[in-house]
Amino acid sequence: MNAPRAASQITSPDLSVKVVRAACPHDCPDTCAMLVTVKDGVAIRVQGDPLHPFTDGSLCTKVSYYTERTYSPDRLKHPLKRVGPKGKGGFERISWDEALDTIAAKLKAAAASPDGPQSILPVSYAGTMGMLQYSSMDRRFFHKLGASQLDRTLCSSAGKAGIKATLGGSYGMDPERYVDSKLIVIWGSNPITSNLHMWARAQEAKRRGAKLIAIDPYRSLTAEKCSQHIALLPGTDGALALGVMHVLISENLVDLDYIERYTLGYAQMRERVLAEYAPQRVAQICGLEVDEIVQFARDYGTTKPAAIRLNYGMQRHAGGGIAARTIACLPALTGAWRDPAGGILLTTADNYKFDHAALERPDLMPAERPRVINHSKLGDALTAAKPAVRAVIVYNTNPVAVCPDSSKVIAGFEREDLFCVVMDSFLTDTADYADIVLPATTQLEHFDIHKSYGHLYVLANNPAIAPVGESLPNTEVFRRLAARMGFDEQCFRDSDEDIARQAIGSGHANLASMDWESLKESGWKRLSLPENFAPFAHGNFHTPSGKCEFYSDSLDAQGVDPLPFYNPPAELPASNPELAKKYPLSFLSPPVRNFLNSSFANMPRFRDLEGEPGLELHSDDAAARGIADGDRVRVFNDRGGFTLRARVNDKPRRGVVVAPSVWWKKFTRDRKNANDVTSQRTADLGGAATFYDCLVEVERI
Ligand SMILES: Nc1nc2c(c(=O)[nH]1)N[C@H]1C(S)=C(S)[C@@H](COP(=O)(O)OP(=O)(O)OC[C@H]3O[C@@H](n4cnc5c(=O)[nH]c(N)nc54)[C@H](O)[C@@H]3O)O[C@H]1N2
Ligand SMILES: Nc1nc2c(c(=O)[nH]1)N[C@H]1C(S)=C(S)[C@@H](COP(=O)(O)OP(=O)(O)OC[C@H]3O[C@@H](n4cnc5c(=O)[nH]c(N)nc54)[C@H](O)[C@@H]3O)O[C@H]1N2
Ligand SMILES: [Mo]
Repeated sequence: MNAPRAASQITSPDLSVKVVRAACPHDCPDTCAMLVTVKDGVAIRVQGDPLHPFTDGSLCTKVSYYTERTYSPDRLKHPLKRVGPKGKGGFERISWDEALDTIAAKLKAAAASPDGPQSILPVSYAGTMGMLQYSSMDRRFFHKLGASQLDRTLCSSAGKAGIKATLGGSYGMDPERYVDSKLIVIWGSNPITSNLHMWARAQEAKRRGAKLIAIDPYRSLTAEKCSQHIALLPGTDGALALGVMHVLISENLVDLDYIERYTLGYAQMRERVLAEYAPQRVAQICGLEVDEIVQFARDYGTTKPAAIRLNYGMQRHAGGGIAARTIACLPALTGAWRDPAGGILLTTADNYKFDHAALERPDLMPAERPRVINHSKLGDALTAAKPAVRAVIVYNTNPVAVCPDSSKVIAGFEREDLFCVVMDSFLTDTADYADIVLPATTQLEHFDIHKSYGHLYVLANNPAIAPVGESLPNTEVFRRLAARMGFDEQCFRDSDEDIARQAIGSGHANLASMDWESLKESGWKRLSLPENFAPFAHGNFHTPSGKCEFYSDSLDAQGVDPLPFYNPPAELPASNPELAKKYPLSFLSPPVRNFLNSSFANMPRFRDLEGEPGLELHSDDAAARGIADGDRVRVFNDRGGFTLRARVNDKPRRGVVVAPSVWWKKFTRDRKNANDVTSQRTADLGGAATFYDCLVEVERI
């Protein structure tokens, strides 16, 4: 179904013009299908594919200007080596041979040192989400080398682990079905910014009579446009879900038939919820009115079909994993899963049954597995790991800007005895600390194959143009490094297209009839799943029991309470009154609309659109500190501080301040950003970062 007709390169009557099928590589649930118009070898236009059902012909502002990114005068075009002190950004041009020979020699020396190859650490994340450039030749390379492993926990691992405990994996409703929902709860998510094409579907549902409810401590662009906004205290979502359960159970709004057939542990959960989570108590925890909770529960229990769009904002807290798990119990209680337009979605990622073993070749790792370093604790790892990290290769990420507790991260990158390579298309905040910088191609210049975490299509990315300058794809850099290291397995000679074929060659039914040759022609194809996909209408959960697990043996085995419970944030005033005496305000730093994490934040067009770093405050909190709209303020805690411009707008609830992010440090006044105050503390599940679990004070300067 929905097969696009056009070929990967559509020739137009003007023979110098072609249209190339591509995929947006950025870390966003929408993973848009793109059409790139190329004239005389130059990309002149990037558009959304009008035939792709989820993209529906439109791209976000950032990506519609993609040619400006690709042809930016700031693009890195040649390898560089550092001249002058780390962090100052002084570099001179070198050849690829010199760059790769230097890197190979340094890696060989580190591997041969007493600490061995574990003194080498890859630092990569999701600058591109294509399977080739995100996790293929690079993983093979580091596995064979025996380097330390990186646990990539910066974004989603708490929620993923929570959902896995309840539903069995990263599965949920088909986002194309939101159009038919009658209630959509947008929970810890700001889709107008972060999931635009989901928002388009929510708008369509609204036109068809649906009610939209936003749950967010902050009146985001999305919350502003919903029918109702429930502004709870940060990190208290699990408690809210338990309060909703209390009402559903005590008012008989549960689907006992569904519960009996398809769930595990209802009796125990019911007992706990009725004993401990009456709406009165929950109202106190969440900072809400009792009526707000009761009415929300009644709406949720009586409107059919009811959908929840859970997203990652709510899980960036110490209790985020259990909160996601608890919320994921709701649709099984009411039987919302029976309808394709009911249920919950955090991520669709596990529907893609790509062959990860073939892509990444974990079998190449030494039998004694190298240690694992948590990405969210990179600052500690670079300053205090034993044995020390002596060499880092950074690609697809900008840790100096995006990792929590920046001053530690910077202290690590400043170490004179740390050999640091950064591969990127731009001279990022992190690249300033590199010994060697390698220029990376952008999505218009390389092959890739994509999954999505917000829809159910596989996409191919065809290169539209030749690499800009001397830039190379990540895969090619690791291929060349592997040859220099003397790695002689065939897998180090696979071409990018070979790897793409291996990725979709798992033989799983969801990839039936999918092959690389036709995928790169068509650009995209839906997984082999029914059009009216209702994944858990008849149970079939992916848990060990095959049921929705209100009671989870797998959590029990990890020493975690097997039943849902409220796991409070670490830095909410109620959790830590002592700390709150010094730092009484909860600090959130969610994404701005015109940056993508720190990507695009270097481009003048998007920086101009965002103005300057701002801190949004409630007028009561501003008045208590003598702060007026437009004042320059400093946000600080024991970890650090940074300055921004106050915007007194009552969008955050009282006690919460919001600094839309993530700015490059080098483009701010004091070369600091939100991560100067965030902590390296990890969440209850998945070792995840807790960016939004952060107390601060604010002063006028
Ligand atoms: N334009 C744009 N799009 C993006 C990104 C971007 O940087 N820019 N980033 C991409 C990436 S990597 C990701 S992970 C997603 C993230 O996108 P989302 O999953 O939507 O998550 P966030 O943007 O982190 O936060 C969304 C909302 O959660 C709220 N929030 C914070 N704490 C809590 C809480 O405790 N409870 C509740 N209920 N709400 C809370 C914030 O105020 C914010 O409005 O977006 C992707 N899309
Ligand atoms: N305070 C605060 N901090 C946050 C967040 C927040 O909301 N608030 N969000 C967190 C979240 S959800 C996430 S996902 C992380 C994201 O953090 P990162 O994954 O580091 O994402 P970006 O900041 O976009 O940096 C990606 C870099 O990869 C580069 N890149 C893109 N494609 C390629 C390629 O093909 N090859 C190479 N070599 N490089 C490439 C880009 O140019 C860019 O510099 O940040 C986290 N940090
Ligand atoms: Mo993310």
